[in-house]
Amino acid sequence: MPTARHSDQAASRSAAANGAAEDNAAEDNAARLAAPTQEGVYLTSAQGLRLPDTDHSLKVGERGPTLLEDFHLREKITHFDHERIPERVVHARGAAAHGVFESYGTAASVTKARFLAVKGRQTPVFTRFSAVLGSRGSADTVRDTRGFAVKFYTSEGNVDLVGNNIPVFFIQDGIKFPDVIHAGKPRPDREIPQAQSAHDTFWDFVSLHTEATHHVLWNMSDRGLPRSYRTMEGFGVHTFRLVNEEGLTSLVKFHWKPVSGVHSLVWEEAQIAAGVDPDFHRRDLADAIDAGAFPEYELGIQVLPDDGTHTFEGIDLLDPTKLVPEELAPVQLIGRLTLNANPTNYFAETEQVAFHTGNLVPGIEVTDDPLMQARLFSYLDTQLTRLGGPNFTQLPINRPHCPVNDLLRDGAHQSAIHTGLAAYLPNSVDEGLPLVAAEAEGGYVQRERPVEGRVVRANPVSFDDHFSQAAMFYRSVSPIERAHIVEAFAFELGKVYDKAIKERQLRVLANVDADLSARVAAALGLPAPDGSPPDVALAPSLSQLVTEPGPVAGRRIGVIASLDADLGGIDKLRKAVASLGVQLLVVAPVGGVLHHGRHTEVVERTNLTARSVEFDAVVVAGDTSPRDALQVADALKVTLLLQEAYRHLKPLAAWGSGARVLAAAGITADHAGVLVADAVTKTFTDRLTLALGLHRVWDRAEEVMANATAPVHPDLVPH
Ligand code: HDE
Repeated sequence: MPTARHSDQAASRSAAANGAAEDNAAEDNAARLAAPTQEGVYLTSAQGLRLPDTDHSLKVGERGPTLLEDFHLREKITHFDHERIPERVVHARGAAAHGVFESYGTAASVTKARFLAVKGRQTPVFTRFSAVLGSRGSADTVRDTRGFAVKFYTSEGNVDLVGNNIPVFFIQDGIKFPDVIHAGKPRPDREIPQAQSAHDTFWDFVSLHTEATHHVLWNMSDRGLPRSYRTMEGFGVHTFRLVNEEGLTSLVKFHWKPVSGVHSLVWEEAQIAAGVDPDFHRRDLADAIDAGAFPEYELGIQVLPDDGTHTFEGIDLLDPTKLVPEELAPVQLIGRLTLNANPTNYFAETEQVAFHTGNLVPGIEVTDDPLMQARLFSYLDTQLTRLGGPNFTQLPINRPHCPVNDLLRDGAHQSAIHTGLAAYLPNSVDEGLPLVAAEAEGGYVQRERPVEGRVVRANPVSFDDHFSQAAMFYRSVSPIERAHIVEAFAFELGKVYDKAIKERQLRVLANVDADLSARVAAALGLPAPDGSPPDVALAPSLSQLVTEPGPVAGRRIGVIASLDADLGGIDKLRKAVASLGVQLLVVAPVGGVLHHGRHTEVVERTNLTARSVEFDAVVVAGDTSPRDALQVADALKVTLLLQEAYRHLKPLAAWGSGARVLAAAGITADHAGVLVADAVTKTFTDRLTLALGLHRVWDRAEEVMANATAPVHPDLVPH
């Protein structure tokens, strides 16, 4: 008897926790989130049984013992015992947001990937930002590389661009990844320090493994301390191959350019924030989205000829420790990403999202970069452990927004109910379906490329140059950024116990730049070794210092107010900056609401709960009574807050009697970036927002460096 025909092609059902079926067809984010997983007003067991009590276990009498029979107790505790999944082995600490990517259509000449090529096409995305080294509960503002991973739910399948905020990497071959991560993670005996590279094993490794030098320079620069995710650049790092409709190929480097500009914290600020608000970056991201100040980034590409050499202007494009300066290949903007919705549930979305560098669509291909090749293996492999089996693509956050017919069956946590018999090809019982797609039908067909050579474990000779781009980076950034790099090396190596490691790293730096190694050596109190630093062309585009005021959306101004503050002035200031997306937070001696005349102000922070690090600028409100101004000036926490903001190069301002509070902290209008006025006028608010747009008062930088000499009272100078 012939096998009954029983189609495998009807969309499989995936059942939600309440039994309602969803199918795999394209859905938007809202529908996805609306899928009911919990229903009804009564508390039930996982089996739907209504429960009369969840506060007391079933006992023999009030004083026990507890009965094994209590299936509700056992189910509740058992589920709880298994609530955690393994954290990511790297990039465990992260925060994410939903958004939309809109294509400008300008990439149509180089790629046929529709989400990039079709002008105006909108693609839903989920973006996860992360730090690399720390555990899931570590602080956001540590010095580290940041992940910038974007999942595009395109109509042709999911595409993941799993990048970083630094354009180069520590290693050239993926086989070294466990080494660099083991060196950077806390030392194995004591599991310290958490989430930082300032320890012996990291510096031991990078001083021996000099291909890391370029990335290390970026880590020690301001890039290691982003002000927020919205002010962070992203890079695909590797060279990708794009293919257009005619089958012509180009090599590209991907860049995310933040619309708010690239800005960083200063080191002391980052350290304070790690204690005062370990959630600094994730709070900023979530608050900004809630406030409607959506983080935005433009996607750009550097287009390089695919001429078979994999080099451009002498730069080896398969070496991920090298970048292509924008001076040599400008970044062409091809679309805009807007992050407009916070996740609803951290675990279901941010923790369970699974990125994979192999998630690609026709028009985007990989290259032979040996780092990328290893990544193509690693991401799928790690998800099997992290998400407990092979069906993690069925999780709502990972599911493609297009039809899926994959013949993958069974496995742990199978949530689809497949209907047919023929989960194989070729078959006859299901009319030979599903079909494989030819290229013209959207099939992913790699461009043919010639490959030949001897089987070796070796790198090309060009990979041996470990210092020229590190030198280019150091010499191209501004003097202030260079000073920050010197301070960062001095801090990190200052935390290293083993003198031989410090000396070896100084020898590495001497091969980058003599000024750099001499200054770091001086700070460490060690002799500066000789080296052979290279001569290099500069790339000023690598500096992130702004000289023109940029957008200020998402920034925060702290307003110090007494109990008798000029609330009319505060209101005026708030109105003036709100239209620019800037938030004003009132800091007063005690909580509650301030009243004056017809004005009221809610106190958002008190002297107890405020710290300077959460503000981009601080303004002291004028007062209606000089007596109160002095009361505010007397508050040591206010003095600390103002002096900290001053040290962290933030604009400071005051109106009316507020100037006396500033003066009591030793800050007057003749200091750089300090604005004092009689009242809140348009000139006052304009000047304040311009200063905010410059991000920092760089004129103060030299004065407040950690090694700057403090003014000493003449009587105290030793004779
Ligand atoms: Fe990753 N990386 N990586 N990486 N990576 C992971 O995947 C790996 C590399 C990056 O928010 C892991 O799901 C290897 C470069 C980001 O979920 C793991 C190598 C770049 C994220 C993994 C690299 C990255 C990861 C850990 C060397 C920048 C976070 C958990 C061959 C271009 C994604 C996971 C998220 C995560 C392996 C190198 C970026 C273990 C083996 C280079 C942003 O699979």
